[in-house]
Amino acid sequence: KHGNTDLIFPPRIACAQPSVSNSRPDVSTMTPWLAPIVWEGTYDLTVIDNIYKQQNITVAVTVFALGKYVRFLKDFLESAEQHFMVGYRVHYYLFTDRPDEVPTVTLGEGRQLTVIKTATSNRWQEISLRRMEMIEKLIEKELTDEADYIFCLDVDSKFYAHWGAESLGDLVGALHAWYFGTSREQFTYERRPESQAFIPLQEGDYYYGGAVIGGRLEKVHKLVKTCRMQLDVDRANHIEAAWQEESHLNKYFLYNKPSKVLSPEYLWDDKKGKPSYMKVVRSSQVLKNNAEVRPNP
Ligand code: UD2
Repeated sequence: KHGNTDLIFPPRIACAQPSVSNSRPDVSTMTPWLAPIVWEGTYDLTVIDNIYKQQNITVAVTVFALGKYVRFLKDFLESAEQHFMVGYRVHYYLFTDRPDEVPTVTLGEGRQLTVIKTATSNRWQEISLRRMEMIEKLIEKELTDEADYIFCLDVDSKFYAHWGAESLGDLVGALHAWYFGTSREQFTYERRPESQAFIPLQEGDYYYGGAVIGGRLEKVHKLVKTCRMQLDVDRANHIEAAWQEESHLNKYFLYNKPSKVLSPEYLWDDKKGKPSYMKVVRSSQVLKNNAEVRPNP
C-alpha cells in the first residue's frame, strides 16, 4: 500500500538529549523483564506529553467510598484535580452507599464524575474484595467506548505532586511503600496453598499495593476478572486471603508481569519516614484510625 495514512508525526519540540548513563544509580529503574520502574529523574515529561497529548485519550478512575470512607473524598478529589493527569480527560467513577454525602468539588475542564450507588456492607474486608467484581462490570457495561486507560485507586489517599502520563502503560502496578527493598520471604503474600492467591516463599518479584491498579481497559479487565474468579473459588472453599484482593493481585502480577511499575513515589504512606531515594511523594495513604472508620474490627 502506498502512502501510509497512519503515519502522523507529533509536533516538533525542544528537549534534552537522552543520557547514555543511568540517571538514578541509587535505585533499580528496570525490572528483570525490562519493564520500566518509574522514578523521579528517569523520564522527560515534555517528550511523554508530546506522545500522549495527540492521542486524545480518556483516563477512567475508579474509587470506592463506602460508609465512613466518604470523609476521604474531598481531599482525594481536590488533590487529584491539582496533580493527577492534569491536561488529560479524566472520568471519575465513584462507588458509594452514601451519595448524599459526596462533597461538591469543582472539576477542571474535560473532567467529570459519575456517582454509582452501591450496596452497604458491614465488613471492610468484603468492601475491599468486592471492588474487583464491580470494576469488572463497570468496564463491561460502560467503559468500552468511553475510556482508553483506567486507574483503580484507594480513596484514603491524597496527591501531593505530579502524577501524569509517565504512569500510563498496558498493565501498571505500584510498589508498596512498606515492602520496597525487603526480602521476598517477608512479603505478606498469601502463604496457604489452599488459597488461589498462594505464592510459595521462594517466589515473588515485588510486593505490589492493592491501592493502585492501572493500564489499558482490556488488560485491566482481564486482571479484575481473573482476580474475581479466584476470589470466588476461595469463597467457595471458605478461605479469605491474608490481604484480600491485594493478595490475589500479587499472584496475578507474578504470572502476568506488569509492563510498567510505579515506584513507591506513587504509593507512599504518611506514616513512613522518607529515605533518600524518595525525591518526591506523588500520592500517599493518609493517616486513618482503622477502628474508627471501618464498619468492623
Ligand atoms: C490495603 C491496601 C488496599 C487493599 C486492602 C486489602 C494499599 C496502600 N492498601 O489497605 O488497597 O488492598 O489492603 O485489605 O495498598 N473501603 C471503603 N469503606 C470501608 C472500607 C474500605 O470504602 O469501610 C474502600 C476504600 O476505597 C479504601 C479501600 O476500600 O481505600 C481499601 O480499604 P483500606 O484502605 O481500609 O485497606 P488497607 O488500608 O488495609
